[in-house]
Amino acid sequence: MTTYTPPKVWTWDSANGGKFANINRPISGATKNADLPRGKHPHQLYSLATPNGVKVTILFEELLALGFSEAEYDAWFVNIQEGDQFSSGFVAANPNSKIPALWDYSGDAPIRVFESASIMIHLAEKFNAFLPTSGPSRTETLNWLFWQMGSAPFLGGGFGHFYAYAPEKYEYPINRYAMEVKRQLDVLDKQLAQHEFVAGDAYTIADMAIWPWYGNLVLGKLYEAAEFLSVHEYEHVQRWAKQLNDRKAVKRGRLVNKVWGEEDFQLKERHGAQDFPEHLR
Ligand SMILES: N[C@@H](CCC(=O)N[C@@H](CS)C(=O)NCC(=O)O)C(=O)O
Repeated sequence: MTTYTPPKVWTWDSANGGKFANINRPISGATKNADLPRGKHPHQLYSLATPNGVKVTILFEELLALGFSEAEYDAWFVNIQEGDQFSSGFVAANPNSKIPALWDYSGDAPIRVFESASIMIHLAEKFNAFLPTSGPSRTETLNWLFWQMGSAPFLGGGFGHFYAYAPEKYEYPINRYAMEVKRQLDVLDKQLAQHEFVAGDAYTIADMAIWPWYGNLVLGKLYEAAEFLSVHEYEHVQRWAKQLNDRKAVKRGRLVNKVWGEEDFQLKERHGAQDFPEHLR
């Protein structure tokens, strides 16, 4: 393994390689002037069908499935490989330049919402669904929602980056993050051995936040790492992941802003139920 002796002062080497080398920068803010598109619905979502994006589209589709027609939304495709997240319009919605970002136009003044968990809490509270309003069940739901926000960067930015995306594979980081991801899967497995859903008996935003990461991982749909991580060992996570995978709203949510994979399973933009393939309408 090649070793690296850090210089006294880090400097930006824009050609450092790797899948995201062309978009990563050590500075924030807009690099170009462009407004965000706006559709007719009260919620305007700017996203991409990565696990962080899918959390929110699953929640929107679950709210609509419950009959909340005011939860209608337009979902616009943000091409993060092309730097759309650095447009002035996107930065106004999220100064952190990451999908998903939401403008909620339903009140007197538009509200911007960024960070997927913040978007989920905003919507769950607005419609009073999928997040208990008080007591221990609310706390437990938030425990697991924030567990996901704290844990997934080790899976995505850590394991996924070094195992799948890094231009060269090194044992040290892959080992470190595989260890941590397997520990996290074991945490989830033990919880799901005791409860039908992550936060207890009810399906909540915690399930919707965790499934796109850890559910997809054990179903073999993330980083082609199922065999490497022996995901079959986590039988309760498997049971739960399949249960959610069968939900129509989950099937819909995971398609939104997807521009890769099988053509029948892509939906670049979503403006209404009619945009989905017939079997999902
Ligand atoms: N903590 C954030 C993470 C969002 C995030 O990492 N988004 C990625 C895609 S999954 C992104 O937009 N990356 C673009 C970039 O880093 O420039 C959330 O949960 O909303």
